[in-house]
Amino acid sequence: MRKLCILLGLAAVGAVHAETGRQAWLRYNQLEGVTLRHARETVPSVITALTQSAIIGSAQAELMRGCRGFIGRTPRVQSSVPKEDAIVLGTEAAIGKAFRQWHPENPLAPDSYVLKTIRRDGFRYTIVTGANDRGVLYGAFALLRKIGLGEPVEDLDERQTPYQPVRWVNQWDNLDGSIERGYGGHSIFWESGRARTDLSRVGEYGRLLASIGISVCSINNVNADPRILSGLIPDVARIADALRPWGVQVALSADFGSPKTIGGLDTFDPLDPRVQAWWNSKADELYRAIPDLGGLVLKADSEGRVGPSAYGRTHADAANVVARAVKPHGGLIFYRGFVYDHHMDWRNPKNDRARAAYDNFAALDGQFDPNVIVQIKNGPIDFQVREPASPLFGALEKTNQAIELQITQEYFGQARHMVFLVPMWKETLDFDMQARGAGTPVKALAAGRTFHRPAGGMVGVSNVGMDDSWFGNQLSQANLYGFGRLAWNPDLSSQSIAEEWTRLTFGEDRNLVKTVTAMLLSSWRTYENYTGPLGLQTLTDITGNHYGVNVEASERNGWGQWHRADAQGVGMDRTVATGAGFIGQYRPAVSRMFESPATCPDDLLLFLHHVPYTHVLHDGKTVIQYIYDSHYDGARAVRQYVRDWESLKARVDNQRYGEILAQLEYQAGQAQVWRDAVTTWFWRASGVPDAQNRVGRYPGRVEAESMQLEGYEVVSVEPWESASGGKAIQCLQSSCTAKFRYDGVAGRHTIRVQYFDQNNGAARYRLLVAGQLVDAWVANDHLPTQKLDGSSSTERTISGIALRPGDEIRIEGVPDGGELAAIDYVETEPDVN
Ligand code: GCW
Repeated sequence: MRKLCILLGLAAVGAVHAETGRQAWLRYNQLEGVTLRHARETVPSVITALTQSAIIGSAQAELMRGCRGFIGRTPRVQSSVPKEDAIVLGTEAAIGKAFRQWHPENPLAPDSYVLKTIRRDGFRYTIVTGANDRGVLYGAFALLRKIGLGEPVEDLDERQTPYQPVRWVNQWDNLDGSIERGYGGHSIFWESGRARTDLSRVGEYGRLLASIGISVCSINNVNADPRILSGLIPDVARIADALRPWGVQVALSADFGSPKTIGGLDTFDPLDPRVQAWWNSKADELYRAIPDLGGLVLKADSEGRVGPSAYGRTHADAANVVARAVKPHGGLIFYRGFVYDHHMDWRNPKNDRARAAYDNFAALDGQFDPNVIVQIKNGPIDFQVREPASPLFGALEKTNQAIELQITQEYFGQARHMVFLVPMWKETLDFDMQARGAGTPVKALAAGRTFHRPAGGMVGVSNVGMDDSWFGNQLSQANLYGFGRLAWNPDLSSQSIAEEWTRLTFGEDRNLVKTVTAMLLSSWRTYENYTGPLGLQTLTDITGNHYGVNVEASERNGWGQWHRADAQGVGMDRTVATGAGFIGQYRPAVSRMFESPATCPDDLLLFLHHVPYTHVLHDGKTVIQYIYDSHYDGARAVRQYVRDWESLKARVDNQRYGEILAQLEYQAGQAQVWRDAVTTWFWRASGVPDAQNRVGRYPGRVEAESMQLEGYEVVSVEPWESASGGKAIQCLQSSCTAKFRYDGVAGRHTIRVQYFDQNNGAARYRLLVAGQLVDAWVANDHLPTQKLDGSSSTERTISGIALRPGDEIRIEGVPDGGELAAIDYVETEPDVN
């Protein structure tokens, strides 16, 4: 009896664990109601694999797992086509042998799959086949997706070919186990300079990638440690073994200086025959250990990395020397187009970082070997909240290209903010570069369709980590999912991707699907609204952590992310007529549209033009009023997300419900910090007041510096706009107190305490109202700063507190380490009943 209880207890714990997010969209939770009944009737209970291989073995195991989960029935396995309904897996050749009625019209492209129902002798066979083993695996996942989404599976006739031939993810993992711009914990691949002993998460990642059609994963940072090509090849081989059953090949980032740093040569000049010989023998060694290595990624002459400029050589010389080495093995070289000068003179109005990719690569068109792909970031700067499509996409006709998208949310709130990136990606993918007249969208150029290139596609910087949520935010998984779905089929709508992901990730509840989908779909605009609208770029600390607000961090330095806001106006003049000329890098039809503010889309106005604050947008608003309004809209929208999510409490498992609620509540506080910072900054710069009188007036807010302080002292915050009134209070003693008398109306209120949570201590706070303790908390979040600034500014919300005029509101702070229990302000807001 006791044993049974323990077992039941474990089962319960297991059930809770199942909702950590680790299974992502592959949870396979039992279907319900009619959908379950229908699936039980139509999904065969036998699986036959006609081809034996590790990958097809994964397909079979996955189908078993999925059927067990979705319909609570484990299929039987048969080695030949049985005399009963069955799911039959195999390559096309094997299916053709077993079914004489199999007549494929055209040969299948690599990785394509077919799902087809064949009826024979009164039995129904659900055929899952592909051109290669990987295609069969993709077909199995597609079948499971259909079952999970409750789509009919008894009459299938579907043939699916990936739109993008190349579908890669890059991980920026360092060998010590950290991840550059990773927010989901430590590397799943690396630990203390070696591959992890336990690579089980790598296999799980391979499964996620396979389910969305990703076929190659590069496993180390593009800021590559040269040691990856020396002692670590056996480690790479182990990682490749863990991914291979999922049809995912490994690729590596290489340091272009390797022939010198680890190869013992005195040069890495790409035109030196000794350097070519070194890369050749290195490639031979790599492919001996990992015969299916996808290829190498190169970041050269960029952000301090060495490159061909050291010898006066071109990027084509650099790419080709490595490409020739991997060519005999069928390998690809991804050469990153992210090359720019970060020491530019900001005083020169003709200087412009946005020009860099085109200026560096367009003239080299035609000089790259056929197994080189130039990997181009979606926008000309660097994954900002809104950028036009890079003009380089339209300039390369005789060079393979891939579009690089960032799945990890570096400039998008670093997994602390919900931002669903699919609508943004689609905007770029669908943008017509007019490269051969109209009808040449970026997706077609990247895929190599426009100029009939042999290779090309999409690369996503994914950066998953060891956290159960993979990203540090459950909702960020939707971006990886969406990336894969778009690489497979860029014509899927954002709506359908969001809905599909939500249903697979959280279940079928109608309200839930509607609410979460709406939140996802509006989230990019919302984030843009409170961080940097109209093409201002993300107004963050661009020389620091890329996270909190810092409006001037972009200015007066060599990094070239200037918005050039001053007393008269704002925006970067990139016109041909008077500016840096960037707009001239586009084909004439596009460049004409961007050149005139009258035809330039408002969303990109300040990216492309410098205009006075009073410039009137297409919707009739002035630029300055739009900046004010969008920030208030954005911050309000996040508060609404919190309420929307709260309405789903009963419909989501506790763990994910709680995690997402905490994330959204935090985001709501941060959005307000952004709102106040950007609006007051622009108010001060422009001198134009907010027509709606909100900026600079905060009803119910009491600045900490104006409270009665015991022990606390007033401190100026840098940058000034990141704290209300530019000031905060901090405690240099063992404990301090700040208090004031409430003078508003009587009734229930929400109290918001805006405090600072740095990552160099765990200060403690207590909030007392009229002598009663109403809340206590520890500031122990791990935000990316040690300073008092917009990144550490954090909101604590306490609702339902009865307040009467004259009540004392008092905060006690106890510092810890470098964290001085700092406070910005307290706000009281009447609760709505
Ligand atoms: O956006 C910048 C990031 C760097 C990154 C670089 C790149 C890997 O801040 O962390 O380096 O882009 O894409 O190479």
